[in-house]
Amino acid sequence: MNHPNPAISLIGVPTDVGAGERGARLGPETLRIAGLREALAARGLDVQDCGNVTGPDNPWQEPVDGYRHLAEVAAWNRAAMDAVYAELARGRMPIMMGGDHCLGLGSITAVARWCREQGKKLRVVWMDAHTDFNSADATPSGNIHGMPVACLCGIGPEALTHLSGESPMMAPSQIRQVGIRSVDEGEKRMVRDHDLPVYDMRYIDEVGMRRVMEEVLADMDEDTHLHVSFDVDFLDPSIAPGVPTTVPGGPTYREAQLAMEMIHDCGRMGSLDIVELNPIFDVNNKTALVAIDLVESLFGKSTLLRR
Ligand code: B3U
Ligand code: MN
Ligand code: MN
Repeated sequence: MNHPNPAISLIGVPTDVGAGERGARLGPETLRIAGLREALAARGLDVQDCGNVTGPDNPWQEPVDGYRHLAEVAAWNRAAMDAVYAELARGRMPIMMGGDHCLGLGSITAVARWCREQGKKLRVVWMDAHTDFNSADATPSGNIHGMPVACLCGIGPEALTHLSGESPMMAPSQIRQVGIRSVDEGEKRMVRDHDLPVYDMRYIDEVGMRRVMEEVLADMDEDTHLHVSFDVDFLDPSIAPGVPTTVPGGPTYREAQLAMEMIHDCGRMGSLDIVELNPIFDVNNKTALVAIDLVESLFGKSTLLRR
């Protein structure tokens, strides 16, 4: 899309079937109450709230053959995929309000299909404490929110890898992961074997967020569609406690702001996920408020006019 003033469609996907704790199903409503639509509209953007897509209840069962709630995860992701694709086809920028991060599969499957049809190059920036690159063998939990990146790359059960009929939807080389600080043992091997580009917290500590984001956003041109998948647990838990799987040592408020501002400045963002927000773990909705503050920066909010 690469338009300075995109028309935005908010899509709620209220489920936690992919997570190990319940509550991410409240994410879309939490973002609404915290004022996501109003914050973007105040920036002069055309924002439409498309409401929520629907899917099966969370059956809250143990994993079967390494996957928890596989059928339900597939159903919710098909619904997310269809809703995201429909908004892209209307020429609008989808913002998927999760829901847990298993939904990155449906959202990015739609975006990848759209890019193929439009002859665009896809780049995904995955902002997360976790690589979400697990398989049935590597997962310690069976929770599918730890697997969407692998599924997008064609690794996983057919019900997930072939959501749109095609597979793989993308190559590891099209992804840039930022903020990583929790990777399971078997998952580490997978990350290495598939050369997944990971900018972990150690690298951020060593070279600083500015250089990290310069590298993450390099090599894009006007034919690139940038999808940002923002798992709120990317942030340090001191500023964002409202997620089920906090991991200490994440980006600070300032580092996160800089990352978002640099994504805005690159001018390529065409779609966004906001996932894993779980108000059950939050304090006075502060995590939703900080997430919205950061999303405003993704859409150009800055202290002073820079250009
Ligand atoms: N890697 C762990 C934990 C996890 C992944 N993503 C989240 N948590 N949010 C797992 O269960 O796969
Ligand atoms: Mn995640
Ligand atoms: Mn995470």
